[in-house]
Amino acid sequence: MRLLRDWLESNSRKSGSRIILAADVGGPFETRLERAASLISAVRESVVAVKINWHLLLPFGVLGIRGLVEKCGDAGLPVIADMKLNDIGATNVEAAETLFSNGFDALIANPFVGYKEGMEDLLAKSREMHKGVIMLVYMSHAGARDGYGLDVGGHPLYVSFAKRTREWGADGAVVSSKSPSIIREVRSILKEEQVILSPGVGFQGGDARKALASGSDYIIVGRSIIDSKDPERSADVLNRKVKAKGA
Ligand code: OMP
Repeated sequence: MRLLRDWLESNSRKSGSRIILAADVGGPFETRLERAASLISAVRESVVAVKINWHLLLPFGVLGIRGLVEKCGDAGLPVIADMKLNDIGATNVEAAETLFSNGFDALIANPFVGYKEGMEDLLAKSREMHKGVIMLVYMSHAGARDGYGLDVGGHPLYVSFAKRTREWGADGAVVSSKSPSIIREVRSILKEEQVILSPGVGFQGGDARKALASGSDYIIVGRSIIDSKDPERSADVLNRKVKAKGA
């Protein structure tokens, strides 16, 4: 079983990419799966992983997208479930087992829920199944500072979340591409082997180069690729702006 970090890095070396595709395909439900499959076929050699969110998980469920998830696996791409899990341990474990036994390789969880009877169980289950857990440390929307930036005894909440990510031994953290100084701060807290994934590039105004130069390992990109007339080309244009991991 491969660690998520090693898998992403090996894909990045092969493809020269640092992009995790957010396969957020919206629009008519009847054609959503088909459009998601075409999108993944088009960009499979231009991205290092695929992240799947409510756009597909909610209407079709884990069983309904199993074929799509397997298609990513066949293309050598790890699949990350983005439900930002945030519940008691037993419920988190149920969700994780369902995702992991249906082809998902990692999931995103919210450290806000705490360790005992919360993240501890989820992390244990993920380790047992050799799957990845990424913690949500600082989000990309304008209101992120109202939550993740809250002062908690002289430091912002995201610093506690970064420390939890380190102490709990998660595989990495999500930190907004729009906040390079926070990426640097989180990078200084995490272990070297813990990856930083940064959403918010392009459509939300984040700069891929700045995020990567500040310590992000990969960028999460949805609409700038999906909504483009030529998704493969858009991904490749973005890839040319940045260097592959380890290059
Ligand atoms: P685009 O803005 O279209 O590139 O999509 C960004 C993707 O990243 C979406 O799937 C969001 O749900 C997700 N995301 C954020 O945009 N901001 C965050 O802070 C965290 C995430 C995430 O966890 O992936």
